[in-house]
Amino acid sequence: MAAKWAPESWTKHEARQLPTYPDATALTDATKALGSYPPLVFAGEARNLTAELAKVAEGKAFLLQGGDCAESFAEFQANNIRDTFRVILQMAVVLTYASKLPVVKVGRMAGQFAKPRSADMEDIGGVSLPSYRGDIINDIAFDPAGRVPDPQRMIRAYSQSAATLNLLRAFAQGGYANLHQVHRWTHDFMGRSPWAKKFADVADRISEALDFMEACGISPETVPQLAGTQFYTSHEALLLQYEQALTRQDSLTGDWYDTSAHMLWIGDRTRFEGSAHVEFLRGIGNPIGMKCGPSLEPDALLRLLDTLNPAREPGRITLITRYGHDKIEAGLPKLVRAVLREGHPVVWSCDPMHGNVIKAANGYKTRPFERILAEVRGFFAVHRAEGSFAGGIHAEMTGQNVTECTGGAVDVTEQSLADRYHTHCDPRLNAGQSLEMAFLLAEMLNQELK
Ligand code: TYR
Repeated sequence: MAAKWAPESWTKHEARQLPTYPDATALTDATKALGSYPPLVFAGEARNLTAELAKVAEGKAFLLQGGDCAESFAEFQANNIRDTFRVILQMAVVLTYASKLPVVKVGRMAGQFAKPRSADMEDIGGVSLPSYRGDIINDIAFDPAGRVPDPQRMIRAYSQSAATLNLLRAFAQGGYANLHQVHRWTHDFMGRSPWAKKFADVADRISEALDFMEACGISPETVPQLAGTQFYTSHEALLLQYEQALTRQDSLTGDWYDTSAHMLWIGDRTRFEGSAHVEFLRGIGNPIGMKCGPSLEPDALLRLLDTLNPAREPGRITLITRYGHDKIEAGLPKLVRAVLREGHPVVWSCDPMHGNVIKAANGYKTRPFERILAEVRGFFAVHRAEGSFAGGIHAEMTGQNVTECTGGAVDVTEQSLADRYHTHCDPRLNAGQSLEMAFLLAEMLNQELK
């Protein structure tokens, strides 16, 4: 029997990657305030997402999860939210068409603020300060006062998340996400892309399908499914003080839900056995993601699955693999085999970003588009060979025209990285690269489903 769980039971476990707040009273004040604020999502929505993910686990839907590496206070603007939302929808439409499967759309948005770091301290020119851990914790500027973890930042992150989620809900249901409109944007993009020829076939066929439906009287004006979409939110459940404060007991079922987002995931560095993060996540009813990298052995994975999903509820667990383009084909099969053997009903999703970071000659951290695609190809190849379903993709991306990852149709070169390198954390795919990835994914999905 598992030990009793409570929202604070994680505090008795080993916690890595959490800040040390120097002012305990300020921390209590902030978490108390957060605890009294309204939830950001409703438990029933989280349950709906679990049900949609259960379809992915069965091979009857595809998961598209994407958004910023880290949201920031400085880049908080309606246009940024709109542009990322728009590209995710464009990608979703291409994927829906290619796979003939529903696509579950989950933003890495409205709460993705905290970042794990490899070192506690950062040293510059003989000065040592606490590392930047995301805007919800401290300031990115290398400044002694700003780097002190400040609990009031959680309050600001909460209100930014609330406003972001409000806008996303409005876009998803208020007319902006109209399917014809979304496809028109893709069409305009095609007109500008050097790879237009390559993708024209799929885009033209989508246009034809829409025209045909319209002629039959099926249009966004007549059918609500074409006028809007369901859009969910997610982030890494890293800052447990914040997540605990937003964890509430559902009045309908009596179960606990972390109401900061629909889906929460646990990172590669905090999913060790007995960790505070595992303890926290095992008790919440939300669907949970878990990052799986080369250090994860099959036995450890199976033990984690038993802890996090003892009832083996389909859709509860999404395994997000992040190996690196050169390691995935050697490393992933053993995890897939173990999970299949034990019959755990998981969603397999590919994060092709995290294992493919390199330093450009001019010092910029980047991710070559070719390597990102190579990891996705490897992911599909492994699942095809093992007889499991390659169910989703998890990308760090933005709707902005940044130059952070090299390659793509408008070839971003190492020299041009400096032009628009805005990330608060790791390099993201820009709008064009994201959509190009969707078209290439569409080809792979087509292959897989043949
Ligand atoms: N409602 C459907 C879905 O969410 C189709 C759709 C997709 C409609 C994207 C609008 C949209 O922007 O999958």
